[in-house]
Formats: sequence, C-alpha cells, structure tokens
Amino acid sequence: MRTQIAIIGAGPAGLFLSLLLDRLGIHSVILELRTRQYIEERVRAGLLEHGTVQLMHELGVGDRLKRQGLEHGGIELRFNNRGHRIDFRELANGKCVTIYAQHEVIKDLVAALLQKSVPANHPILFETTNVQLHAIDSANPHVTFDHNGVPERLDCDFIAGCDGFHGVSRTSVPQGVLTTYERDYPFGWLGILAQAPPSSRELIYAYHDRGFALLSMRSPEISRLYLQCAPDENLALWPDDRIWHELQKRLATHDGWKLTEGPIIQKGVTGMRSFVVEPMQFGRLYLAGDSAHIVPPTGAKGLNLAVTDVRVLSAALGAHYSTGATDLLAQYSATCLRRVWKVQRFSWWMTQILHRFPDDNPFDHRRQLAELDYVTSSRAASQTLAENYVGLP
Ligand code: RFL
Ligand code: PHB
Repeated sequence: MRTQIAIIGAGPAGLFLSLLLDRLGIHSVILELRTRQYIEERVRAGLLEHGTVQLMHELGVGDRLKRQGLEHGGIELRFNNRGHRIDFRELANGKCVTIYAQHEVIKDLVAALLQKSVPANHPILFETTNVQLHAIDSANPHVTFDHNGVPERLDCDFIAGCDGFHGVSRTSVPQGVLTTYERDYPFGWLGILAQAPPSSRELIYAYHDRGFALLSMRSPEISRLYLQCAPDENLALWPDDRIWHELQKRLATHDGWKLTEGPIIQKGVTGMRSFVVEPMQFGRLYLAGDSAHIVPPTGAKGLNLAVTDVRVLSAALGAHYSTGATDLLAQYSATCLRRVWKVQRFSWWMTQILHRFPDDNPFDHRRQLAELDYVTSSRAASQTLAENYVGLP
C-alpha cells in the first residue's frame, strides 16, 4: 500500500488530521489498534474550546455538535463553601466553551472519513496490530503492521504519530534524540457518569479540605463528576453511596444549593501527569497530541491541544505539497511547543490551586485560598483564567 501521510492512531489528533489533509487534497491512511466500536465508546474528555468548535464547523462535521453541544459562557470556582463565577463572554471577548463528549467528536469524524471514501480507498484500518515504523529519518519511510492476520506494508512520504501517550511512535525515535520534561502528581481523579440532571448550568471547580471536586455534564440528563483521589485508588472501595457522600461534602455550599444524585452508569480512575517531549519531530515522523505531551485534566486542554497540533501540521504539509516549501515543516515543533508550554503552564496552575497536596501544610492551604480569592475578585486575574480556558489563539 502507498499513501502520502501514514497516520498512526484514530484519536482526535489522527482523525482531525486526516480530514484536514483531505480538504487540502492530500491522501492519508490511519492505522488504529482498536475497533471502531471501542474508540466510539471510550469515555474521555468533554469540553471543547471555541477554536475546536469552529474547526468542526469548518470541516463540515458540526451538525450534531450544533444540536447537542451545550455552550457555556463561564465556570464557577467554589471554595469556603461559596461559588464565584468567571464570566468568559465578558472577559474573553465574547468567547465560550462547549460541552460535547470526546467520543461524540470521534463518531462525527469517523463517519465523515468513511463517507467520503470510495470503498477501495481505505482511510482508516481498524484493529491493526504490531505497528512498526521504519526508515523515519530517510526520504522513504514506511510502516509495517498486521491486519486481519496478514502482514502489510504501507509506504508513505511522512508519518504522523497520533497514537497517544502509550503508542509506538514516540518510542520509535532513537534514544538520545528526544528530551523529556515531566511531573507526576500525588493524586488522581475518580470520574463518574450519572443518570442525574446536572445540578448547575455551568461547570463547578471546587476546592475543599477533603480534596478537589468537579461537576461537569454530558447532556441535560447526564452528569459527569470527578473527585480527587489517590493515584492508584481502588474502585472496589468506592460503592456508589460513598462517591455521592464525598461529592456532597466537597461541593456543599451555605446557601442551600443541592447536588442531585442518580444511578452511576460508569466509573473510572485517571492518573495525572504533565509531560512534554522536545522536539516533536524526528526525520519524517511528526508527533501530535498525547504522543508528544500530556496535561493534567484540570484545564480541560488535552483534546484541544491535540487539535491545534494537527492544524499546524496540516498547514505545513499543505504548503509542502502545493509549493514545495519546507519551512513550515521545519518549524512544526517550535511552533507547537510555544503553545504547548503555555497550555502546560495553565493546566499545572489550575491543578495546583485546586487540589490538596499530601505534603502541603496550613501555610499552603491559606496561600491557595488567597489565590482563589484573588482570581475571583481581580478583573485582571479572572481575565487571565478566562482567556486561557476558552483557548489561546
Ligand atoms: P488518543 O485519544 O489517546 O488517541 C490515540 C489513538 O491511538 C491508538 N493507538 C494505536 N494505534 C495503532 N498502533 C498503536 N500501537 C497504537 N497505540 C495507540 C489508540 O487506540 C487511540 O485510538 O490521543 P490524541 O488523539 O492525541 O487525543 C488526546 C485526547 O484524547 C486527550 O488529550 C483528552 O482525552 C484529555 N482529556 C481532556 N481533554 C480536553 O481537551 N478536555 C477535557 O475536558 C478533557 N478531559 C481528558 C479529560 C482525559 C481524561 N482521561 C481519561 C485521561 C478527562 C479525562 C478523565
Ligand atoms: C469533563 O467534562 O469531562 C471535563 C470538564 C472539565 C475538565 C475536565 C473534564 O477540566
């Protein structure tokens, strides 16, 4: 098989890239380890930045998003049992964010890619195993893999490593080329989906003595909630009653606000880390999304950052194929990393003001409360939060 761009991974990075390239007349093939059903049901992120929403519309895949997405013009920061609203529309030039589940984005992108394709022109190969990258520092890279039990080879001009944090792309780069920057956090998030109408119109980020809690949602009927927990928390110790009890405590206010409970339909624990590799490119391999960087979920940035990487990559590949220019490709890593580091900073900052760290002392606790008080009472500080949250240009 031959294509122009071999894309490893059908997450947001790989799927958006394939569609962006298609609009530029550039052919790509996506190799995905999992089944279509698996990727379309995997519960993950839920918050789209303004720019991600715009891109869905530009690509013609925004119909369901327009009907089902929930636009939010602000968030609430809750501490000392009181809520404080950050108004994005006022502070971030009228911009807002949209709640729309990541797996719904995946469904829309997969449908669009499969629909445009003539049957012989496979844009996505599901259940490809044993993917290996070859000759990535030559002009003729290729990828080998097994599909339906048959060994295959895909020749290409470039490879896009969009296979997430645990993929093979990053580890295919020879030792010593990439520098890793990382930080682990001494906690994780226990996340649930519940059949309960959201108890607030907007997201609530709560700082509490017992730990962080987040109220989010997926639809007018389904709530998505998270609790700070141990990084290796044992879910077996968390029956539904205990989860609701803890959420009630951490989200409680003095003004009679009520958290509505309901049957829990999904539970999971996620570890938290900050991680970046530099550069995001080696030879003809370009890393995009979680394969190159991870942010803790507190700023809701992972998916959105994956999308901005592939916007930069598709523009650079477009310039290469239309005019032969290589400067944008050469600048790919530097261009992305400038934004990646700003988003890393924001995600780390949101994480460190809102969570309880096991080694913190009463001084740190007071300092966090002072910072939350400042962020919610100073226009300059709330504007900084707002402009980062809705998405940097
Ligand atoms: P993905 O989504 O991990 O996709 C990678 C794809 O590659 C496949 N793959 C392979 N394919 C072939 N061969 C191999 N050897 C392969 N190895 C892996 C995988 O099956 C998969 O399909 O990476 P991508 O595209 O870079 O997208 C990144 C986002 O998925 C991620 O950053 C977000 O989910 C992070 N995130 C959030 N991001 C947001 O922007 N807003 C949020 O509100 C938000 N909330 C979250 C989150 C992540 C969470 N978890 C579960 C980590 C909330 C949570 C709880
Ligand atoms: C989510 O709805 O899953 C969500 C929202 C905001 C975050 C993280 C996750 O910061």
